[in-house]
Amino acid sequence: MARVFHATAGSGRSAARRAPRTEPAPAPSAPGRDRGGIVAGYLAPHPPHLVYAENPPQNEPRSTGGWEVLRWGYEELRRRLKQHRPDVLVVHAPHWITMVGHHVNCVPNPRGVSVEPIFPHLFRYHYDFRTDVDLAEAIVDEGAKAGLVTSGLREEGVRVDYATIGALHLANPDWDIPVVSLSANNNPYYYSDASLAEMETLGAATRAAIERTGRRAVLLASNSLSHLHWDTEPELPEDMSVERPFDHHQYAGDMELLRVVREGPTSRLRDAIPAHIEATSSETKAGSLTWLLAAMGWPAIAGEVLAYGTVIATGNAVVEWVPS
Ligand code: 2X7
Ligand code: FE2
Repeated sequence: MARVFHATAGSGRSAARRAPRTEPAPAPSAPGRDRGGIVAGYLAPHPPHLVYAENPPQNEPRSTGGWEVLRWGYEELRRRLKQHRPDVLVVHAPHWITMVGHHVNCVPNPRGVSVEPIFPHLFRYHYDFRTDVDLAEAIVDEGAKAGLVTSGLREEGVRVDYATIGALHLANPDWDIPVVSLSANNNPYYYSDASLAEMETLGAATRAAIERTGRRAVLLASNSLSHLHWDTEPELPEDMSVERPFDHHQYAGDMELLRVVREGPTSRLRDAIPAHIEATSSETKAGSLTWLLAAMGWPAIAGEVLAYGTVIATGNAVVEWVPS
């Protein structure tokens, strides 16, 4: 895709407030077994179909299954997540779009029904979870200190988007771990990958807040990979005989990114993620994956791909990074 709208995000004034973009973040302090810090990060995509296919009691529509390989990957993620014993799950999601700045949900007990606007017949999910308010407020504070425009959402009753709920359900359907949820500043949808650099700052601020509050945190980047999908679906949405990549180019782009993920180190992804966005309209353009790796300090490790599969033609991978 051509970089038609590639321009520097924000005004000159807001750019001056922002931390320098290319300055490497200080190395994160290594989390000890019982100390705080980021203990793992996961690429945790949120296609509503995966929740629909599971038939959890919280979701109204019923299915006969489907997309099993991706769901087996999530089963493995859940097993590993429990072993990490996190105090909190911190999720960045592309469908909580905020026009100005980076918002953090500070509502203690979000409750409601989350609906997927394009696939409401697949995802009408009743949620009721706890927020780690101290950490949420600390992220707002650290982001502002780093020069970002940040805002705490403190208004009860605002509907939580399906990308936040989908990733959280798929990672932890028991909902027994407190959550902090971050919005996606929507500039990426206007400015190609120009806002990815700002995710470096948001990632470093997230880590500073986690260390300041002493939490053991697992991070979730709620992103699909290649992001073109069909505009029609089969009569039975879970009919796997028609599930396939959008085209060879999209599939090959995803495989190239995952090759770099599996080889490591993560610093190679600083170039590979923008290249993948150019090639495939990747949903990582919304910044969740870059935020996650920046928060982890771009560790010198490989990621482990737990599963890859398409959902209505989009590419989706479940990936784990555990800092050594
Ligand atoms: O938001 C999504 C997505 N990322 C992928 C597939 C289908 C629907 O919604
Ligand atoms: Fe999405």
